[in-house]
Amino acid sequence: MKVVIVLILTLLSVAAAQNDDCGDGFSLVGSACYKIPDELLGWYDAMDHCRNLVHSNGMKAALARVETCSQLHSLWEFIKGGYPIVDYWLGGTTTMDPSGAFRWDSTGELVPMGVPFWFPGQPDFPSTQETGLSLSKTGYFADEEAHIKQKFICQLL
Ligand SMILES: [Ca+2]
Repeated sequence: MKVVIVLILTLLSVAAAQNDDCGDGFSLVGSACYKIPDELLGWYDAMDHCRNLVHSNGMKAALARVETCSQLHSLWEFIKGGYPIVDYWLGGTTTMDPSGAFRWDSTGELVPMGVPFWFPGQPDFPSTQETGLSLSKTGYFADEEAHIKQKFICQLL
């Protein structure tokens, strides 16, 4: 009986993680519509992949933004509910700002810094070296070298 209950709960959590509330495979997570493709790509190729995911209703997509504490919490719960605990590219980059600050590629706004967004000690490399923003397997932000092929999160704009 216990096994059956665990199995049902597991199936429910997978179904919840892969809901289609936003249509075209995008899931409503907190206040955003996210999609986690199967591919492993570097930051730039991941951004191109997201930009090519035009929704059937005409909405465009880009690598995801996470701008509030509650949104970070919702996204991490979504990942834990049906996706691997690995590093995921987000849409932040140091390459748009002469000072090397992290900005969201899709809006140009500054990425929030410090607690509770970033893992302690991150970002830990010069902005010219680890230019991509990752939601790391710790559940917090980290700077990573943009050529690294990893999973990524797209968001409807
Ligand atoms: Ca780092």
